Amino acid sequence: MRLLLSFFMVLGLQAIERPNIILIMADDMGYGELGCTGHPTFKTPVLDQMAKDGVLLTDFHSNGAVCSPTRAALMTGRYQNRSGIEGVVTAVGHRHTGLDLSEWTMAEALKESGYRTAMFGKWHLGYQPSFSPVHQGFDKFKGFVSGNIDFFSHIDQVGHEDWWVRDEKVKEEGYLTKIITDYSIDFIKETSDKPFFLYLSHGAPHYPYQGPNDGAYRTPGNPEPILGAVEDKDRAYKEMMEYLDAEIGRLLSYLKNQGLEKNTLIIFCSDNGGTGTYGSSNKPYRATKGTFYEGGHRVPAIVKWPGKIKSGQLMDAPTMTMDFMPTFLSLNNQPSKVEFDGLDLSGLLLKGEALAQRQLFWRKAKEFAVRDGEWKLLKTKKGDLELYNLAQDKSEEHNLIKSEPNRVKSMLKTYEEWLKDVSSGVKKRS
Ligand SMILES: [Ca+2]
Repeated sequence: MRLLLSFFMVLGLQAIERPNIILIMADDMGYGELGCTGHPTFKTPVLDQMAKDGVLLTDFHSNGAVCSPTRAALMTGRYQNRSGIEGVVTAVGHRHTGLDLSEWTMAEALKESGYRTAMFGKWHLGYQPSFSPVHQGFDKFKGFVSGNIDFFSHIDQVGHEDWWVRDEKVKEEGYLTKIITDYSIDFIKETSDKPFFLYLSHGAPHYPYQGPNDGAYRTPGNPEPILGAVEDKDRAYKEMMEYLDAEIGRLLSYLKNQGLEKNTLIIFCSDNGGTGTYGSSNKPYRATKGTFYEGGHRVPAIVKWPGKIKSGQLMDAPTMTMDFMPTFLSLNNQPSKVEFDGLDLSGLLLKGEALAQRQLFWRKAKEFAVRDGEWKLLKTKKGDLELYNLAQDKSEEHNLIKSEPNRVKSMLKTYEEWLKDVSSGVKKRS
């Protein structure tokens, strides 16, 4: 009897304390694309205010330098190399490949412990219906499974219709950034005693470059030009960013008006660096999406939870996409079924506690990067080894590979050990 009582007391405690969780991911948005990270012309008042109301993580990194790898790490709390998603799940041929259903995702974890779960927007972890988010723990899914779609006609870049409700293809009208916000608000509106987990995965500001008034241009079988038919892409890109900001504002206002703000943890981040074209900016960092220079993976992340996370903080602890799942489980007092590579950020975010020392790794085929404190070692596409001191040289201009042989040797060893470890957890993609 006493055991039973304590069991319910624990349940009761959790029901009061565990937060709703909203994770908003932008697509291909670089470090320097917000007002608060220094963009010269984009106006992003909502995200700037969200950073003021919470924490801006200034040394946050996407797990990959392109879409699918980051999303695999996000879903599993582990390096994507373990689940075999090192590269983009390509649109060509729509092969039977994706995030293996045996992976334990953050949605499955939270659903198992009583959260209601939904995802709206971009999945990019498998084309076939069998890989749909509804088979990875999401109660609801409306969105697309490829890397990008026409923002109005929802045709992917190889000409297929790509709009789904659960694991069924449907036709639906509407500007992508708006409709996935609508669905998110509808989902929050549903009456329930359960907390909710919402993964809002925007297509913006990834190409095709289409502002909210530009209209459709892709039709089935005719996806060209891939980047969009709009001539003034600078104008379209700016509109996409500012509309994205405004729509996040609409969601945040809804939460506030419903009195849900105080019990909701909200995270905003990007899935990789920007392209550096049409106003996209990774400044002050070097290079772009698709590389392991900082511009490829250092992206803004903003975390807000009024009353729990102190407002107006800049935090420079090195953090990564795969840290979110361990953090959510920790806030939910939920034990993990797997060994995470990511760290629980709750102590850092809620109490300002230091994170454990660790190295960060990126790898795609022969390219890789290792981050250890202020040092970064990388092997480029060309096969060159480069070493940078990010504390003194954040834009990676001065290659110190020749002057630090011992450090290079030791970082290479660390990388080899890591590779051996994650390779043991790779499931082959077929
Ligand atoms: Ca992306």
